Amino acid sequence: MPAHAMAMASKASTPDSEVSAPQENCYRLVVVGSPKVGKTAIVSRFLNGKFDDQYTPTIEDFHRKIYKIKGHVYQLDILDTSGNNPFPAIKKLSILTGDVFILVFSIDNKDSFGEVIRLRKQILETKCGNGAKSVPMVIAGNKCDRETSRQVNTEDARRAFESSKKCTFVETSAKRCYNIDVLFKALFENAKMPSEMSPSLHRKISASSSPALKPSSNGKLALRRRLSEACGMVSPHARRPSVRSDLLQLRSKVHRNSQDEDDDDDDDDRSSIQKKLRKIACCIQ
Ligand SMILES: Nc1nc2c(ncn2[C@@H]2O[C@H](COP(=O)(O)OP(=O)(O)O)[C@@H](O)[C@H]2O)c(=O)[nH]1
Ligand SMILES: [Mg+2]
Repeated sequence: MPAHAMAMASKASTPDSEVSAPQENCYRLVVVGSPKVGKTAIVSRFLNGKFDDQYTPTIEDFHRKIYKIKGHVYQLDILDTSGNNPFPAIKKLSILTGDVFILVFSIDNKDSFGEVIRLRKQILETKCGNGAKSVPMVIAGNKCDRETSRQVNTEDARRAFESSKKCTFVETSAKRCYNIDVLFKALFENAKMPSEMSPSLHRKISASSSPALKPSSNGKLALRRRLSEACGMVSPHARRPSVRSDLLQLRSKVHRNSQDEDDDDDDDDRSSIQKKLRKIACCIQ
């Protein structure tokens, strides 16, 4: 077996947890919104294209998707939240650890729209101090297949969100698989993440029978073509990092940022984030 094929074959049998992306290519997506608005349904459409009519309350789900795009490895962690976590410190930590956000309301539930407005404010305040910087996010007005039960006007929702930087409003239906791809494309564009992470722009492979990681019988040409393609694999073994490792990760992120930048305003933001981190650590310990 040629050396490159052996290397690929050994990768195929390597647990995906060992396929590691460099830190700067790792992102965490946090999905928030009231219970029953379709957060889990949107995540499920994104990860495996499936939809379940049954409602199963989420406590907190963690997923990981690993991509290979233009020869580079990327990691997308997804935190699918419950929508009614009774612990404010944990809720705050989820927000602090998120790099990008999907805020979901249901167009047939006005209260869930109000909750998204509150959550957006909380995310901006938590992440940016006094709203000094923007946070990449998209707002999903889900269940738009339920037009006859509509309680939230499309234009009202658009007006509420579209003036803000790096924030896009999209009406979706996880049930009909309507605009799910548009939603994720907008998110990745707002965050300057590779567009190939969107469901329609990469080939989906499974961890066990990943053709992209298997040796090629067609030789070098086919291998080279595969490496230039974008592919993504849902990790079957992903486990949510502990609260402690979330805190450590956050600390190192804040530390890295403080080395990268020397702007006065940013110093203020960082020290307020540091203070919040210390407070959260106290609450959790
Ligand atoms: N009609 C319709 N139902 C949906 C849609 N998305 C989710 N649901 C249903 O709404 C219920 C709650 O969905 P779920 O994703 O669990 O909500 P979550 O609590 O926000 O995660 C489930 O019964 C889903 O089948 C949608 O786009 N349209
Ligand atoms: Mg859920």
